[in-house]
Amino acid sequence: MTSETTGHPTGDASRPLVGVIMGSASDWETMRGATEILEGLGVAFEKRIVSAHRTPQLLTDYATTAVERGLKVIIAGAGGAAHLPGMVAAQTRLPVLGVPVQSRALSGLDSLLSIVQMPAGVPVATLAIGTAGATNAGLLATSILALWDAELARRLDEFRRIQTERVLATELGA
Ligand code: RP5
Repeated sequence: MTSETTGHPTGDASRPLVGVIMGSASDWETMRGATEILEGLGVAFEKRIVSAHRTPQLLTDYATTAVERGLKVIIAGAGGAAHLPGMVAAQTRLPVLGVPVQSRALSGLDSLLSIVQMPAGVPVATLAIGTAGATNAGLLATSILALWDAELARRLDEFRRIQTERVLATELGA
């Protein structure tokens, strides 16, 4: 991310707009892709480990207080039996973006299927497996917030412009 895409922050650190949660510390290497995007575009976020299986009460507390705490979007990453995004979505009306973390045993196909096959009535917007999904979750959360924030929309447009320019300027080696 270049300084051209950054500007004054949207929200402040004490009042995060995006909650980035993950089932385990082992997901952080993947999920940092989302926080790097949010940081680069100046979107206030919080991050923490919330496990559907190991800390179920924390999950409920987190999801049920998210609206009153001012969060607008939740990004939830998990691997394997990845119930975190769906269980969060079941307990909040905020948009939940699910990131399937690449698992060791099944390369993330288990994570993807666990997250994507939600029953009608409780949506989770499911991203790609792994780092691409985490990065895109950060961008998608920013797109949602940019609907009501012209300055953030400008920064997102700039991000896209720079990305396009970089591709157009790329020369292939022999
Ligand atoms: C899930 O189990 C986590 O989201 C993680 O992807 C996976 C493995 O967790 P660890 O055993 O590495 O803590 O709940």
